[in-house]
Amino acid sequence: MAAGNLGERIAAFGAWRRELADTIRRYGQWLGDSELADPALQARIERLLERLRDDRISIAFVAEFSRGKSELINAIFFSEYGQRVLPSAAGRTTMCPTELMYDASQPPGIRLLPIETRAGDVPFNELRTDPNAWHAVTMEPGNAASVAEAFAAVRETRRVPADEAIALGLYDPDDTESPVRPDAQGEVEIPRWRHAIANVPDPLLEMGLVVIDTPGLNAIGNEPELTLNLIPSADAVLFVLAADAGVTRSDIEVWREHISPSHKSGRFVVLNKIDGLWDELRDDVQIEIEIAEQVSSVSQTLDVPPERIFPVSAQKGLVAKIQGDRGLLRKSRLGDLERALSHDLIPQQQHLVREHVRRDFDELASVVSSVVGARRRSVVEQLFELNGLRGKNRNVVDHMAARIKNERAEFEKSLRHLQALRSVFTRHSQSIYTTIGVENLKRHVRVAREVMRASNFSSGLRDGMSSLTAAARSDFNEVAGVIDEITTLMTAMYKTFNAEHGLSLGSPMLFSVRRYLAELERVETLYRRQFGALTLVTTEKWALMRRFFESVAAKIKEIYDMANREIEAWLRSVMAPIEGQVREHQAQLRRRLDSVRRVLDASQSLDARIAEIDDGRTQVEQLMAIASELAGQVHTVLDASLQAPVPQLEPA
Ligand SMILES: Nc1nc2c(ncn2[C@@H]2O[C@H](COP(=O)(O)OP(=O)(O)OP(=O)(O)O)[C@@H](O)[C@H]2O)c(=O)[nH]1
Ligand SMILES: [Mg+2]
Repeated sequence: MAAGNLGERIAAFGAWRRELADTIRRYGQWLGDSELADPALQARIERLLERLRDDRISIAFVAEFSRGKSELINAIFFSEYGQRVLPSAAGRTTMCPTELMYDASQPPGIRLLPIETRAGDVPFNELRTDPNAWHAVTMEPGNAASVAEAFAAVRETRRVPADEAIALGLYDPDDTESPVRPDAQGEVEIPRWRHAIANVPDPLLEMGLVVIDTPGLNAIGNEPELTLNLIPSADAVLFVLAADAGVTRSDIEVWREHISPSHKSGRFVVLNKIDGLWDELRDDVQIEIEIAEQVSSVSQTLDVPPERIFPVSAQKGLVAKIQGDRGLLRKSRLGDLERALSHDLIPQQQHLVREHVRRDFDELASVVSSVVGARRRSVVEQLFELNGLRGKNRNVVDHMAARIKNERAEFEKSLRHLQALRSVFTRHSQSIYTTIGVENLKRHVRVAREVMRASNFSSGLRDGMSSLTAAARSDFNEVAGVIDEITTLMTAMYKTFNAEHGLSLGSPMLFSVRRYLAELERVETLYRRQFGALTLVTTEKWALMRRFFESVAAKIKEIYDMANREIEAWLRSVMAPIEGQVREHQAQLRRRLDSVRRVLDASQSLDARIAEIDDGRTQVEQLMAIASELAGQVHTVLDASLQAPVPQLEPA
């Protein structure tokens, strides 16, 4: 799999991430070696590294059936195999959503989720991680025939009695526009699989690219996993139209329902099959004009700027790549699409990773540098203090010891304050964890189910859903209040320690629950669109909606889980600096008192002690230099732009 430019950019992006991970790892190692890192700090570095390693870029292909999604994937990514890998044929071909990725911990092959799982109540995200739920097909990587044979599974269908298809939510006898109809035996053709995950060792996929092929026609709306998760969270969506069909009503439906609301950026419109316009009786200029006219009409219909519309021929592009026919490849215009994809997608993704890593790393580095800074200040002050004792009599030294003891007593008092604050802090944290805890969410879901059960109208389903999102929203608003209180508390505490004990704590990091509320709203919008109309619900539809509701509940659980994780990290990050500096300050007071005592009982000469502490100062200053050197390395990589891929020269 090599998509020219795209491949090189993804490779450059992968290399950049690895380099970034290396510099962060070095920083973490140094922290460990110089005993500056507590377990919480080490854990944060580990998480950062993990995210850098696991970061993936996903591209979803979404369209009506037979527009050429699978052919386009073959042409962009799989031409190396010298043949079609994903099945692409007239009529409905891809029968289930298919994810192509690579996970080295899994054997190569395809995992298939049986369609019958739709009848159960287990939401998709739970099935996803249950190996027993899937049927595995092996493949021999690199062997085109074997790979294509494994992929053939995604077009498998079965014939089942109409009732069974109804129960699975795959056939609606009342729908006059139903794409499937029972045959003479009363049987309906349904997909054999509900979802496919292909694990293919391949350079692009190994670098973290995920390609999502979807089946056309209604299937999208039928599978909540696609609607709620895969499509909205894809980094780019390619919406495919066919030049020979124009923009049909069902194309517009797919666009409105699935792409337009969730993807403001990162969406590409592909006008495929332009080879249908090639015609020996017309010259190139006429063909160009016709393509341009189609682009402009699509641009108006979908309200998308013309430069986001890419006329291509997937099929001719694939043939051209396989046969090494440069002229045909240029004519297929596949290169334009690939270039746009790589120009948009990779920098956008790099930007996200960069911002996230910078935020996390800077926060962590500032804790470290504040601890090292405090240590240095302490040494300098101690030197100053001891130098002041030179030539002074015992009285002065006694006096100084008394002063340090006094300072220590004052500090102990503040520590008791801190202790009290910590218990308030713990109480607040507990209240957050309870509010957005599993039990609370379970209760909301139970209540929502009751509301739904009480009605046979889709409005009842909407009410159930609304009750769930309203409860979740109120949870997050409550949490926002507690977060405000914690922030006020910590701000005051930082200030006190800065003013009274010379710590340098800055101000606590702020935290907002806005993103969870936005996420809830997104889920709600999707749900409303799905079950908007006020209609009587048949038993079959009821089952389908129930399933959709369960997926929504699972999605909301994910939001809660994410909030729990992030708030926990935030709580730690506001407490950590104060605890680190307090520990440092305590040690400093101890050291100062110790020095003065030694001078007092003459166990060490003042000069020797000063020399010793001066050594200590050199060491701390070295630590500071190394810390900023290593952090500087991380920043250099962070700020680096990707190594620009070598421009491809195409002979005229
Ligand atoms: N002439 C021409 N035909 C194409 C092109 N791309 C795809 N096709 C044909 O269109 C038909 C449908 O292609 P698929 O790749 O199966 O389309 P799809 O969008 O994946 O369809 P589903 O899997 O059914 O949703 C196949 O017969 C392809 O050979 C193209 O660029 N030009
Ligand atoms: Mg297909």
